[in-house]
Amino acid sequence: RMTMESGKRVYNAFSIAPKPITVIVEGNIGSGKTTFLKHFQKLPDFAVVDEPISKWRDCQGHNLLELMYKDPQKWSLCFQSYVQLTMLDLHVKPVLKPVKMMERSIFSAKYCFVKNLKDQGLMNDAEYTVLTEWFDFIQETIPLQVDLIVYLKTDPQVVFERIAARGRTEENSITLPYLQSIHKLHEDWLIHKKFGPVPRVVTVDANEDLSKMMTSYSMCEETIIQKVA
Ligand code: DCP
Repeated sequence: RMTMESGKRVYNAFSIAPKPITVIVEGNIGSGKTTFLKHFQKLPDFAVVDEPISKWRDCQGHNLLELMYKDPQKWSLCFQSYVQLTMLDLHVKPVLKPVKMMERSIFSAKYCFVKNLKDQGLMNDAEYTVLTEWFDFIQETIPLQVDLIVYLKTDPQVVFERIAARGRTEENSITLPYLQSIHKLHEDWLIHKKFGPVPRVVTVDANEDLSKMMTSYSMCEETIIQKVA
């Protein structure tokens, strides 16, 4: 049984070293995942792995996120296959603390974003099949431990306004219907469990502004610590 002491031990999903408790943070675009994780970064027993978006914006000089938004039909497969790779990299990354926290996962990529692209006719069946074969192969061969999912639940209208306010240039083509679709897929996956069994989910109301959300963050901290202890 793992203790909550942080030390020099490496927690690695692959080896005989102790496995970390892995928590993934999910929620619509602009739901506040990065801010949520910043809160945990300060705590001694939590290792927060880097968010991958900087890689998506600079893959050896290519801004794949921008290409995908500019021409999804052409670039979605390329972008999502890089997302799958960078997320896998984070899933297997060893950490030095007993609790590992990640922003997003290979699962939200598959069940929310890739599914949406397929449903909207922006990714054709052959492309979808290749990504799915990779996904299934990964699932069968690599232990991707997830112990808890924190779901930052928001109204699409709220995140639509937040995204407009933060003004990330690649995202200026995002529409409300797009966010409604991504929201529905998060609900199908995490609440209605339409895509199969999911690990334990803690749902946090993430519509409130930041200052008010700190109480929920602390509640989550307790839930996570209880789960680990
Ligand atoms: N994205 C995508 N496909 C994925 C994952 C993400 O198209 N499989 C896109 C949606 C966003 C950008 O990448 O334009 C980053 O989305 P995230 O929700 O991962 O990150 P945010 O920074 O928006 O999260 P938050 O505001 O909650 O911190």
